[in-house]
Amino acid sequence: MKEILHNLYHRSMKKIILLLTSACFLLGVRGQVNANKKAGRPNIVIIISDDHAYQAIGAYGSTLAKTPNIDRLAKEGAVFKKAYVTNSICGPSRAVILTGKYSHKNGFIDNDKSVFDGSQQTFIKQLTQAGYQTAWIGKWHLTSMPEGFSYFRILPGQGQYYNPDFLLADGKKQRFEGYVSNLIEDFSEDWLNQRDSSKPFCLVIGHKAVHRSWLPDTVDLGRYDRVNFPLPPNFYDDYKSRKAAAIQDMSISKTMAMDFDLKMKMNDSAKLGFERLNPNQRKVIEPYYQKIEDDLKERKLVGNALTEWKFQRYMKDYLNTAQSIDRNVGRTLDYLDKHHLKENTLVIYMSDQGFYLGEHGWFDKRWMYEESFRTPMLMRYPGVVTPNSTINQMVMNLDIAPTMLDAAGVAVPAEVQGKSMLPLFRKQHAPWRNELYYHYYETTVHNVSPHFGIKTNPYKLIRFYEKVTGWELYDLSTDPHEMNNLYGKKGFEKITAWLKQQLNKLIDEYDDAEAKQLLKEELKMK
Ligand code: SGN
Ligand code: CA
Repeated sequence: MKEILHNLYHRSMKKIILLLTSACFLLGVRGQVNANKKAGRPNIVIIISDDHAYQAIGAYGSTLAKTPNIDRLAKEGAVFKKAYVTNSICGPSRAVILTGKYSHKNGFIDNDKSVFDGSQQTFIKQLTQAGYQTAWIGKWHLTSMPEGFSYFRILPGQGQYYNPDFLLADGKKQRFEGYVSNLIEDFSEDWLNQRDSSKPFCLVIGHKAVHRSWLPDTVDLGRYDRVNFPLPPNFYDDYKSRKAAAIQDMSISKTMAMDFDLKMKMNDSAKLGFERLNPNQRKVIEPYYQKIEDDLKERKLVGNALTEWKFQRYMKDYLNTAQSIDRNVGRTLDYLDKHHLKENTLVIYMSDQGFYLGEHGWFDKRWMYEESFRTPMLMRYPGVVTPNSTINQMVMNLDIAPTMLDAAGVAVPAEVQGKSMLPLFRKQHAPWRNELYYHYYETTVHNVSPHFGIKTNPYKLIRFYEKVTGWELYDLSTDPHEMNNLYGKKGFEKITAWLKQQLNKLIDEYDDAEAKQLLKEELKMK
C-alpha cells in the first residue's frame, strides 16, 4: 500500500511538474510574442519567387492555375491588386527590394553588367542592427555576396532546379540532392529551428521557380496535362504602331526553343537541361517528355498549329514548375502555425516581377506593359491587415524596405524612395501616389529597347531609347491589352503634354539624371 501511494505521489508530481513547465514555456513564448509586438517588432518572412505571373495565381483570378497556399495568404491577409516593379528584371528588382531605391540610385541597373554594391544601406542591415536575426536563403542573383545578414545560403547565379549547388555562408559551394524549391524551404526551416527565439527574425525565402527553362519537381509532372489553356486575346499580336515590340526576341513562336525550353530532343545535339538529374529523377523525367515527343512527331505540326502546341506545352511546364512554389509556401505557413509564430509574423509573398503567359505572343518580362510591370504581392499581418482584403492603391517593390522598417519600428532613411505601405491598412484614405515611374535598361538577351515612363490612371506614357527611339501612349480604360499606341494621334495632344510634364516631375523627384538628359536632348533637337 505504501509503495502504491508512493508511486502515485511520484506520478502526480511528475505530471504537475510537466504541466507547470509547459505552462511556463507557453507563457514564456507568449510573453516573448507580446514583448515583440509591444515593441513593434514582428517577425518577418518575405517569400520572393522568380518570374511568377499574377495571371497564374488563383487569388488574382486564375481559374486554371491551382495555388491553394498563396490563396490562403489572400484569405488571411491582403491582395495588392496593383503592385508594380520599378525595373522588370531579376537582379534589379531584388536590389530595389533591399534598398528601397530605384536602380539608378542603388547602382544595379541590369543583370548583365551590374554588381550589387553591398556596402550601401539596406533594410536588412538596419534590422540586423536593431537586433533582428536576418537571413536570405535561395535565389539572390546580385553577383556580389550578401552583406549585413546574420546568415545566408544562396544559389550561385540563376541556380539549378535539380541537385543544385548552394553558396554557403563560409564561402564554400556544395551540391545538395533534391529539387530546388524543397531544399530552399528545408534550409529555411533549419535556420528557423536553430535561431535564438528571444529575438525577432526576418527571413527572405528566394525561390528559383518559375525561371526559365522550366523543369518541374517529379511529383508535379503532368498536373496540368489535361487542361487546354485558352490563347490570350492578343496572342497573335502584329505589333503594328509599336516599333520596340516589333523587334523583340521573346516570342513563343520564334524564340522559345523546342529543346532547351520544351525538352523535345528533335536532334542529337539537343540541349535538354537534364545534366544534373540523378538516375532516379531521370527515370521519371525522361519518359514523361519522351511520350510527349512521340506524340508530337506523329502530328507533324507546322505554322500556327505548332506555335499553339508550344503555348500549351509552355503553360503546362510553367504551371507544373510553379506548383513547387505554392506547395512550399504551404510548408512555410504550416511551420509558422506549428511553432505558434503566426500571430506575430508579417508574411509577404511576391515575385521579382511579372511574366508573359502568351500575351502579345510572348514569354519573359522587361516591358512597362502591364503583365511584366505588375507583380503579384500578398501580405498577411495579423492585427494590422484585415483578412480577405484587397489594396487597390499602386504600390511598388520599392515600398518593401520602408514597410519592413516601419513594421519593426526602425526609422526609414531619408534617401529611401519608397513609402511604407502600412498606412494603407490603418486608414482607408491614407495619402498615396497617383503615378508610377519606371525605367528599364538592359539591352542584350531578348532584345527589348531600354525605356522609361509614367503610369497614371488610366494613361501610360513610355519613352523608348537606344535600340528604338520614340514614344508610346496608351489609354488602359479602353485598351487594357496595350495594343493601340495613341502617341501623336489627333485629340491626344493635351493629355500627352500633361503626361510629359508629370513624367518630368517624377524624373526630378527620383533624380534620374540619365532620363533627364535624354529628355533635354530631345527638346533641344526640336
Ligand atoms: C536568362 C534567361 C532569359 C531571362 C534572363 C533574366 N535565358 O538569361 O530568358 O530573361 O535570364 O532572367 S536562359 O537561356 O538562361 O534561360 S532573370 O529572372 O534573372 O531576370
Ligand atoms: Ca525574374
